[in-house]
Amino acid sequence: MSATKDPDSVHVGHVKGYAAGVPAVAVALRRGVEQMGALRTAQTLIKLNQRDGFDCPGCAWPETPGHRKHAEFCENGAKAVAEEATRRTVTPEFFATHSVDDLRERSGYWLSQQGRLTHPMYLAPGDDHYRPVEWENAFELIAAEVGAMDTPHQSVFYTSGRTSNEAAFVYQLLARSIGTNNLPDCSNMCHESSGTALGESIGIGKGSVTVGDLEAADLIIIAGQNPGTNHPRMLSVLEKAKHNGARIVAVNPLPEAGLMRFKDPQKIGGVVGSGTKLADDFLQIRLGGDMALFRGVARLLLDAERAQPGSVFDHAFLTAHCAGTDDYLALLEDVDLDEVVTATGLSRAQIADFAEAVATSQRIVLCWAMGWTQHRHSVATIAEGTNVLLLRGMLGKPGAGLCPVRGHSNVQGDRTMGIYEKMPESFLTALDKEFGITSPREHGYDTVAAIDAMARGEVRLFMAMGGNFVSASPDTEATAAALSRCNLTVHVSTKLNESHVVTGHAALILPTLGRTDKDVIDGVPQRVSVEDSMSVVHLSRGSLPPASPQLRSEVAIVCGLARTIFGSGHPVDWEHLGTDYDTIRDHIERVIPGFADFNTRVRRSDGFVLPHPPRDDREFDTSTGKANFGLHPLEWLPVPDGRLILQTLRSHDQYNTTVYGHDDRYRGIKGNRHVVMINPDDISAFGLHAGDRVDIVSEFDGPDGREERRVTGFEVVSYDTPRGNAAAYYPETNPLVPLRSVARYSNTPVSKAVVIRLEPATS
Ligand SMILES: Nc1nc2c(c(=O)[nH]1)N[C@H]1C(S)=C(S)[C@@H](COP(=O)(O)OP(=O)(O)OC[C@H]3O[C@@H](n4cnc5c(=O)[nH]c(N)nc54)[C@H](O)[C@@H]3O)O[C@H]1N2
Ligand SMILES: Nc1nc2c(c(=O)[nH]1)N[C@H]1C(S)=C(S)[C@@H](COP(=O)(O)OP(=O)(O)OC[C@H]3O[C@@H](n4cnc5c(=O)[nH]c(N)nc54)[C@H](O)[C@@H]3O)O[C@H]1N2
Ligand SMILES: [Mo]
Repeated sequence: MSATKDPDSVHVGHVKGYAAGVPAVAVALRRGVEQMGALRTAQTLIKLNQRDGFDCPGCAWPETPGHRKHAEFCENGAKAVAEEATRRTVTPEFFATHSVDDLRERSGYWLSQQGRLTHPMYLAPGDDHYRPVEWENAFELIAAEVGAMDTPHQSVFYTSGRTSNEAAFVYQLLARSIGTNNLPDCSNMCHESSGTALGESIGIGKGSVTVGDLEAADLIIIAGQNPGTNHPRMLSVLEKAKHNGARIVAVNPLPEAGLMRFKDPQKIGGVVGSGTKLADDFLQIRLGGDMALFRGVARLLLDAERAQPGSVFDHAFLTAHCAGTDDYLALLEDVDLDEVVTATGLSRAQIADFAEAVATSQRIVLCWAMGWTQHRHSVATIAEGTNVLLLRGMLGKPGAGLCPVRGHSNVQGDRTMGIYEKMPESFLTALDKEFGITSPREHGYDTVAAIDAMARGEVRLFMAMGGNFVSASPDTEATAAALSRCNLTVHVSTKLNESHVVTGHAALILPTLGRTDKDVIDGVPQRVSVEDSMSVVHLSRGSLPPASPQLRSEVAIVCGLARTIFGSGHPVDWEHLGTDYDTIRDHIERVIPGFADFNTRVRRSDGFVLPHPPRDDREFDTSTGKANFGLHPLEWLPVPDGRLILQTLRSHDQYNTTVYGHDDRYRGIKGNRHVVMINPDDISAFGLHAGDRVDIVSEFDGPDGREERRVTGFEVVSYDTPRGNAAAYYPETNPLVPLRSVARYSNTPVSKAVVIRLEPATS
């Protein structure tokens, strides 16, 4: 890559000359230049996902091991970088100009577009402006709040999944040193259902495949995931798999563009050709119909096995490694394929054809994301998908396995580091032994439980390590009201967002370094590590000069705060931890299994892979010591009369609550995010027309009766979605998601199945 100061001459390596003809790369570079200028764009993107560079703050998809392309990034990764590495800044003068009331009127988009936070800011009780504060004073304000608590459980420590391993480790150590396990995280709203289901089924809540497995698979199922937008680098792996002969089946209510066809902007063929057809089969399933689909498939596998014993099931695997097989087969006796047809909206032929593919493929990988995790019956759905793979012995062998595709770039690593309200005893014992502290044993709050506790007035201190709690959480109004009952809300953030203006009685904003920023402490450059979706741990090092000399790393903030809270004489040497991340890694090595020789191995070019017993040895750390068949009653989502079921999802131009722009290019929606996508037949059945403006009213039968929530002024868009199923963007529709509507067992908000009705727009 090369660049001069002339923005028009920025281009990417060998696709130079074609870049303008490739919308993806062109968009990425344009955003880069807008936010960073040409030189910084070139300097930044060249380091993205390279061995001596930084890990992309976009998604958790792994880098391809071995040879790395010159440009190992995608359009949306580049946008995430541009957003972070912007030259725009939010200074104390900005806060002097804009009162909190003024900022509360602004959109999230506007807030994030103002640029990087440069100075710690304090909003005193009753004040209407944030005012600059010195770091030490900020820490003292938090320490005072900690000192005033009746119990440590009046504090809550939230994490968003961008936080590095090192920062996450010291952050959970801080919470546990204070005496609470109140460590909710974005995972509670994201892949918690996957962790819960996989923990039960295979004894570890992580995926079992590598990039190599995907490339070697002969059947790849992609269910409830939109990789073209949310994990674009996955598409090149899929293209390779396809080239190697894989069949790809997409299971989704929407014909997502990236799933259907892919043009790799980093290849000449991708620039001039028509691209690769990715999905061989598209199963346009109804929302929440996936458990029924997989149970139906299991039933058809059983029928085929009976017709020709030994031809379908992997008996050796089932006998040696599985528990509950007979009980599961007994459940299959009751499957009614007509019900499966109704639940899925698919034809018998489509289901049979899919079952045939599952029965005859030798190496199957099952991928999923939020379309599977954010339903009431998510844990059961994921268990059912796992059951089907178990019948065929598709675990712990090359080219096969389970692939929950993670969201935030280090969300999996944060959990490994102990960001979890209910870490197992083995972890807590090891932590206590290492540091000479006594961690609390009582489980803490997850996200929904934390909001409940705040609403009850039982939380004095809410601290967030990144993220945008008020916008990402369900039931925006209820969450905002709950947050405002806290005494002090503290956000360690890179950029301004809604959670800085929906505050407790007092609030702090602590500006921090991002992935792209150079982190130098006492003259020594520091590196952090991250774990990707496939359990690979590797280093990340930013290279840009920080937006202001005031910025501190997340590690430095946590350790500085801990020193103020605990003073000298605390058994943890916070000072040393805060100045030398190698020391933190030495502690991690002694507390968390799989990190032996951490400091050495993480410096290898591709890092190292954490152990995964089912993948490595077909060993299962479950209640039975085997892989357990999940035995859940069949569930799906009938559409109530005159209603629709709404899923809330991401456009192509946002990163979670950070909206980059108002177009959703792949879905052909331009200039407006306040839209609701509806099947044309439903639009006519409701007597509506495309372009009409409506209110969306959600209906929920809670413990205290029928609850309703409303968002106003949404435009009806005619869209290819199954009848009875609608779609609209997150976070604009979060006010519709009821706080009590959560997935069974995982407590994840049900963001993909909100019962709604439409009314004429009131505004
Ligand atoms: N550019 C970009 N990248 C991102 C993010 C971002 O916002 N922007 N977010 C990151 C994060 S934190 C995450 S968790 C991931 C999210 O990645 P995804 O899970 O791909 O994100 P969503 O937009 O929620 O899309 C859900 C997909 O599931 C489908 N779906 C919904 N309900 C069902 C169902 O019942 N059954 C089936 N089979 N399909 C269903 C939807 O049609 C949609 O295609 O992406 C990560 N990467
Ligand atoms: N309705 C609905 N709700 C959802 C979802 C859905 O599909 N539908 N998806 C859920 C999912 S999957 C997730 S993961 C959550 C996301 O929940 P969160 O992780 O809480 O939200 P984000 O929007 O990713 O957080 C963005 C903010 O993080 C800060 N930030 C960015 N980089 C850094 C950094 O390096 N360090 C620090 N300290 N701060 C940083 C910036 O200030 C930015 O404004 O939302 C969930 N909510
Ligand atoms: Mo996520």
